[in-house]
This record gives sequence, structure tokens and C-alpha cells, in this order.
Amino acid sequence: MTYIVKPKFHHPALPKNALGYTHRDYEGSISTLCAGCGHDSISGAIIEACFALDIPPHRVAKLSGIGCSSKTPTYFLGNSHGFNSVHGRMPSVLTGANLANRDLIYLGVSGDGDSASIGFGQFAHALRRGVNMTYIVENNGVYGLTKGQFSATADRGSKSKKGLANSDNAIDLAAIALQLGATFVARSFSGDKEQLVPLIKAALEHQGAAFIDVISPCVAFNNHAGSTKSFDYVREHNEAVNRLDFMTARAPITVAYEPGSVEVVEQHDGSKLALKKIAADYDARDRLGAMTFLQQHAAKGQIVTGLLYVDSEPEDLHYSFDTVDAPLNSLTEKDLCPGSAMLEKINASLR
Ligand SMILES: Cc1ncc(C[n+]2csc(CCOP(=O)(O)OP(=O)(O)O)c2C)c(N)n1
Ligand code: SF4
Ligand SMILES: [Mg+2]
Repeated sequence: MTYIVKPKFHHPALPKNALGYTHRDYEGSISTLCAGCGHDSISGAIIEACFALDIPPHRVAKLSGIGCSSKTPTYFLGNSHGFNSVHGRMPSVLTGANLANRDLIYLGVSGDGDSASIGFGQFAHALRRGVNMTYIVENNGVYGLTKGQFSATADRGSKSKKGLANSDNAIDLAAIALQLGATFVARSFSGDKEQLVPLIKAALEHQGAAFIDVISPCVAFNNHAGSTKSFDYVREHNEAVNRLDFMTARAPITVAYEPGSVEVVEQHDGSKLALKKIAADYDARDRLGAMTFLQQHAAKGQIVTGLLYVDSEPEDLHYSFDTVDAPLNSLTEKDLCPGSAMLEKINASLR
């Protein structure tokens, strides 16, 4: 994989977070993506979110598949754990890593080809199992890396760069994530950092399966008239349901909100999501309502963005498996071998 190392020096007056780190400590190598690619803006938003949350970089594990989108973990969090897996297989590798070491913060980065075509089954099973992770799909409606073929998220009737119309129905990954039981589902746009950064912060702190579908235009192959994933189309058809402010359990709440226009959702760990409602009738705690809202607006050609659904008491895979609190990779032989008397008891109970 090609990458260009960034020079280490930086301005001495760069702001530092509570850990004494600057933005530079959350960056990676210099991006080799096309200038203007939406994916680079998402990398910037991830850097900003991790810096603002004071996350120690060594506590993050970033995993991806194959594609321009899946290359991006090289361009952020250069001091974190990283694994670039096989095309469409990021979710199972992430699930295994999470089961072995629950102490890390898992960030899965994928593309619409990676997750909605070859990896569709993997995407589905990781979400339905409730793996504690932030799963971001950088959705441009095409296979960017292999030169612009329609992906499974391309809308029916949308046009390729050469003018051909897509004849297949589109997969809406956010709608599927809702149906599969993901406990945090959002959609955003790479060109809207004000919306995207708080969504990533909230997803990283969410203790369950958090999925964010980020429309991320491919300037090389899918940014023309007739595309429904271009910068112009998304700006014209973006229907935001809410704006999110995110406060960790550690930070005192200092912002005052107008009553009635804001819904505060408290998560299990005490962090708070303040949802400034744009669509007054939208309730982010209503899974069925969110599914209907998405379909109604999709039928009108609108792209619904914002926090679509959140369960403030999520249960993750470790909860379902009733695993021990300590990471499995830290257990010793003594922890794992209960001794012959205990084994005898277990065997007797099964006879
Ligand atoms: C098993 C396998 N099949 C096919 C490919 C070829 N391939 C590489 S990237 C890609 C699609 C990437 O599309 P997407 O995930 O949407 O990422 P983007 O480049 O658009 O960000 C394909 C089909 C591959 N690398 N491995
Ligand atoms: S081909 Fe498209 S997705 Fe890939 S880097 Fe270029 S603009 Fe981005
Ligand atoms: Mg793509």
C-alpha cells in the first residue's frame, strides 16, 4: 500500500487536549486519495472526534476491508492499532478482535462496495450480534478503487459517468441497520462536519453496535449530473432530522437549550446526546418510526441525515455471551483451567 509519511514538526502553539496531545497526534500518513474525495473529510472528522474526546490513540483499533474508503485508516490515528483485512471481511475480523480484547475502542471503516456487496452478510451479522463498535461506511455509490462501477447502494435510475442508468434497486444500509437491531444508527454527509463530528463522537462512546452511513462523493467517478451521490445532489436533497451536540459523562453540561426544541438522551455511561430537532415530529428513540420516515423520504428522492435511532441502554455481544470483564487475551492458564474437582462437577451436572 502506498503512503507518504508526514513530517513530525508542528507549530508549538497548537491546541492540546486533556492528554496533552495535539491534532497531529491523531493524524496518519499523507493521503494519496484524489484531491476533493469525500473520504478525506471523513478522516478529518474522525481525527477531530478522537482529539475532542481525549481518546488515547493506543486504545483504538481501526479495521477496514478493501477500497479507497478502506485505505483511509492509514491517513488517521497513526498511533493506533490497525488491520487492513480482506474485501468485505472487516466485520468478522473486528468481531474476533473485540471478543479477544474488549478493552479497546473498535472503529470499522468500510465502503459501500465493501459492505453492501461482497461484505453484505458480514455487515449484517456484526450488527445483529451487537458488536460494540463504531462502523462507518463511506458511501459513494460506486467501487471507486476499481474505477467507478455501480455499487449496491447506487439508486435505481441514477446515471454512471458514461451516462448509463442503473437498473437495480438500491440497498439502504441505514434502513437495514435499523431492521437488524443496531442500537445507534445515523446518516451524514462528508461535506457536513458540523453534523458528522458529533455523530462520530456519540458513536464512539456508544456501548453497542453503532452504524454511520456517510454519503461521501467520489469526485473521480460519481460527482456528475444524474448521480444521486454527488456533492450538488446531496446538498440539494439533504433532509436533516436533527443536529447533535455530544457531551461525555466527564464534561459538565454548560450549554443552555431552548425547551421544546431539544431532546436530551442520556446514555448508559452517563454521556448525553442533545438533539436539536429540525423535523419537529422526529423521535430518535422510535425504531419503527425511523424506518417509516426513511422509506417515505427515500420515495421522494430525499436523503435523511442526522441521528436516526439510538437505544440508550444497549446490550452488546459480551453481554449476550456473559463473558468475563477482563479481556480474554489477559486470562492466564490458572483462570482458564478450573481444576479437576470443578471439571468433575461440571461433567456430573451434564450426565
Ligand atoms: C475478493 C476481492 N474481490 C474484488 C476485489 C476488487 N475490488 C477492490 S476494491 C473493490 C470495491 C471497492 O468499493 P468500495 O468498498 O465502495 O470502496 P471505494 O473505493 O468506493 O471507497 C473491489 C471490487 C478485491 N480486492 N477482492
Ligand atoms: S477514485 Fe473516488 S473514492 Fe477513490 S480516491 Fe478518487 S475520488 Fe475518492
Ligand atoms: Mg464506494
